[in-house]
Amino acid sequence: MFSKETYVNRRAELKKLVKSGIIILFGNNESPANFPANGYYPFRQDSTFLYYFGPKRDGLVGVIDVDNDKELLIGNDIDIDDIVWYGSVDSVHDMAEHAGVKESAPMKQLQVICDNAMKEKRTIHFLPPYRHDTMIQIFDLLGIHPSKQREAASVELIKAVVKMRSTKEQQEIEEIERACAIGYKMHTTAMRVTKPGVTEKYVGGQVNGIANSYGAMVSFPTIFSQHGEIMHGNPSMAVLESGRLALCDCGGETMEHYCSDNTRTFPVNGKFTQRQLEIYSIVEDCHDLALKISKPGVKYFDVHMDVCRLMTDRLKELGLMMGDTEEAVRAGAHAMFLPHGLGHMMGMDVHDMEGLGQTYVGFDDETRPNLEQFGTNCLRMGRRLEEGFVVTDEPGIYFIPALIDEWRAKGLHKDFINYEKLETYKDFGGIRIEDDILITSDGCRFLGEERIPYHPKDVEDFMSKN
Ligand SMILES: [Mn+2]
Repeated sequence: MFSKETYVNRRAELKKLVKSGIIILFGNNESPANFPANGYYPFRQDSTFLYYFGPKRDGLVGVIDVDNDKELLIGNDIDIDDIVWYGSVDSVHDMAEHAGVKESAPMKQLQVICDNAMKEKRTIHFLPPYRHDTMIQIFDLLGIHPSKQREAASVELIKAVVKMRSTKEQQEIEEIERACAIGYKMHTTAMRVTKPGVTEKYVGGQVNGIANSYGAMVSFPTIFSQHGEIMHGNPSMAVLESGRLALCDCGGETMEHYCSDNTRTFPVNGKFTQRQLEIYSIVEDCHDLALKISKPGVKYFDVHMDVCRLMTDRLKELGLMMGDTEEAVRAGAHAMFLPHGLGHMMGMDVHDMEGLGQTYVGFDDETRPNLEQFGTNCLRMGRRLEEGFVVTDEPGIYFIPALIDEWRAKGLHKDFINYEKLETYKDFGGIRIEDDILITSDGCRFLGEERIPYHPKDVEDFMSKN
């Protein structure tokens, strides 16, 4: 946890932003994997609850009564049976004190608080729930059916939380740097153990072990696959083959639950082929372009579009695309190769605050998501960058056989895509390079002290020496 003042100040600011009513922030509950006592391990607390209250235990709820300037931490103390199996933990009263919260109460008190607030017709603010047990809790407390809870969630509260969590404090940036240090170890481990003959799962397992050894856990399920064209390709029992590329997208989470998220794509045998280098260098230049032009005031949507234009220009040089670049990008033809956005916010959630709704997190009144166009509809972040934002820079080029077949059969974008040539790339896979960047006062910088090798020469050097 950070200092008591951190949480006191954050809640004070939240009260100012929300102005009136009563705010209920649900911590997460234990979540069973295959029988009640076998939970998904390690337990993961809700990030917004962590942000305003701090405790990492399950079964807690934070209440902030804005009108009466009162705060409570609600939860039941564990009993002797639990102590026998799990050891002692702080009482709810002590946890409240660590967060500078004056009052604590057992869980049954929450119903009383909600009943009173409803009787007095006060606004009860809660965030959109994403776990079903929380939905049942809200149903019991407020009588709102789970199917109606997303729309009943408080827009004022969502906007206030997004406003606060988007700009990272110095101590949060330091935590993210720590997560990046774990991420560095994860990725260099992947490069070390990757060789022809081992399975994807073996490499994935080694990488996950690093995250568990140095921090809380992985920040999301590790992607490690020779099929880089599958966006979320989890490790399979497939054996790594010389001549192919392996894509590794993974990150660590610190004990304070701050994340890192990087992607590297490298040759299984340690040496790129000419054809791989041609595509790789485009992704590399797109990645570096984003780093060059991202700064406060610039829309991340525009950075994404600049990257798409550069990618299209370069794919034209290779004969994979053709026609006018501007028209091709406007039509969305580049999405054949890059069907996702350039990046997303990152913080305590690897896709920071995604559960609150992407429109609130990545967009604003000025920049609205384009839901019509394939590819562009996957943009997670489009709004203007501000100092203190942490975003990912993750361009990629993918050759997705099913997508090639589908577009070709429909005759889509045939003025911009050379399908004849594209056929010969169906066995290529995909390449993504991803880093986490902090928006500074006049530009941006990489997060993480050590750079995971990504220039082809550095990748080959590292792999030959390790
Ligand atoms: Mn990412």
